[in-house]
Amino acid sequence: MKNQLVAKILNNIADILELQEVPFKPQAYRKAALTIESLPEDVEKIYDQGKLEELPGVGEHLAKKIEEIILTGKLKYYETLKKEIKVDLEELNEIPFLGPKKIKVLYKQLGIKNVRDLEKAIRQQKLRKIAGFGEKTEQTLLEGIKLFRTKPKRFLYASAAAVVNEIKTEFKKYAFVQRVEIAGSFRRGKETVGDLDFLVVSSQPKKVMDLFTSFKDSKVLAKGSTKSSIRLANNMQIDLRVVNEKEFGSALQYFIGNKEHNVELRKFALKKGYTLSEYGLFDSKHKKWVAGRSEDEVYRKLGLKYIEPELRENTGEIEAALKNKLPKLITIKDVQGTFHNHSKWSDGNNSLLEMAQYAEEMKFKFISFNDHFGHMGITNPLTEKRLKGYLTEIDKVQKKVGLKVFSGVEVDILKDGSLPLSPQKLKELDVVVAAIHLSTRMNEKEMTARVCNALENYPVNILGHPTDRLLNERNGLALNLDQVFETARKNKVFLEINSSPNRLDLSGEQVKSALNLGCKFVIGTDAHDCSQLQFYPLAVNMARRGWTEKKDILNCWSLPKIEKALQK
Ligand code: DGT
Ligand code: CA
Ligand code: CA
Repeated sequence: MKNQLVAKILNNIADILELQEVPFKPQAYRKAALTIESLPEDVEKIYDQGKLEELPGVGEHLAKKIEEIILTGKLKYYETLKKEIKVDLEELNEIPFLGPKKIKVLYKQLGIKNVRDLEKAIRQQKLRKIAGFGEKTEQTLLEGIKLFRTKPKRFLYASAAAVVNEIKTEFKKYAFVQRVEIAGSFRRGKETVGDLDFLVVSSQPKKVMDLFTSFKDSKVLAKGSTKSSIRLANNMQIDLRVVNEKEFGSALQYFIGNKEHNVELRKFALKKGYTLSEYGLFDSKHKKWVAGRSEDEVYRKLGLKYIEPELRENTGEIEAALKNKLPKLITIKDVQGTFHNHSKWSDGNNSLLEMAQYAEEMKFKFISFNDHFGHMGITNPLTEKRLKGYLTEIDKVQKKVGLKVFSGVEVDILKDGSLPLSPQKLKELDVVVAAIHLSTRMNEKEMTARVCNALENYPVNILGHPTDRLLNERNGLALNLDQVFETARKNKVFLEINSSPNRLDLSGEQVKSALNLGCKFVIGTDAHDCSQLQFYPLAVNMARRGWTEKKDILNCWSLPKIEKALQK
């Protein structure tokens, strides 16, 4: 499994080329890196099938480089580039708010080569003397260094998914494996996972242990008769345990967790006269086994409805199961279309037609285009002048495809909470996504007022990536979320659940609190490329973790109902 490695090397090359001011090439490397990082399957498999060049953003040239990484684990071109520059880009890049451009300035002006140099320079108050860096930047970077040093290593769900698929596929090839299931935080659909937990049913545990511990490119951390752990090249740890069929359900229940849910469930079992462990549900008095083959059986014997893994966070799910008040969670199949997509009209990589046709192939019933409008630090935003041409092309695309095409923009919420397009002009569009992109360092009171002002005074349909968090990189904006949710509800603004693998914004927990305040949601793919339309199941995870049903998510409604709900 070399997806992570390939993506990392390509990304690092992009950074170096950017530092060297090479035009265009960095974007090409970055695009290919993103494609490979979020691939649902093993890049080696695609290579074996000779299909590397079919991946979006991968041409002959890049395919050769990817081949070299797959075959040797390294890339000569990258090693040469690294020697050319004297800066530890990989390390400095880990610091939030630092990108290749800033790193370059710091190197040229202050000779900063690594995080240690950076910290020293900040302590000596040297950064504030450089144009574009102030006292505030020093503070921000110092916080970033702290975060970098203490950051727990968690993996994005999307990058773990490729590993999960691969292990499942591999294990299913063998007759001595009766079942293989993923448990832990991954099974609960969490946006990041600490490690992966597998459960296997087999009557030949030794064979399973041998198979697992010889998994390619991995290091064996522990090998037992029914339990082993390995570490992959990218540092991801995988635990695997073999159980027999009779205890499979109770073991799965235990390993899906989370821990707090398990603790509560055991307490609940005790009250009912049972003892629950990973080995089964037992009658407390006679120590007799009563259930454990399936999870369903365990919950049922306890007098509870089956609880979906995404709900098992000990936030009231056991009580709801007891009272038969669990939500009927939305599923991937319920999602009829997608909002918030970009094309070449702003910073996307595909044309409107290509995106719409791809969505149609995915059996979507609608797609909403929301190219960036306004100045927001991207190269090619829509302007009032270009808006007409954009809308004309959307009309043309609508005539060529069989799914509904909504017109719209993603407009930046300015510092004062105004939008750079008048309410009248916005009303001419089907779907208005408003989001914050710039001036992100405001205090909670100002930031909350900024967002609420936009929702109250403009015909906004969707609040895009409401918290603006980036997983493993930065926390969300300073916002009083309850106040934002309340304002969204009052103004009939849908809250986005953004599907980008490193956003997943809102989170499941936030969806749940917004739902309790009566809010409604949309799933937005924020696709900048056809293939990114396939990210929507990641948002479905958040929606499920947020207890939502079909009625709560606009993407699941009928087209006439959607159109009505979008009228402003
Ligand atoms: P992660 O890996 O940090 O993303 O989170 P999990 O939930 O996958 O946690 P992990 O891998 O440490 O353990 C997997 C499951 O095993 C966990 O969700 C619940 C169960 N488990 C682990 N430790 C305990 C424990 O001390 N008590 C109980 N009742 N269950 C536990
Ligand atoms: Ca885990
Ligand atoms: Ca674990």
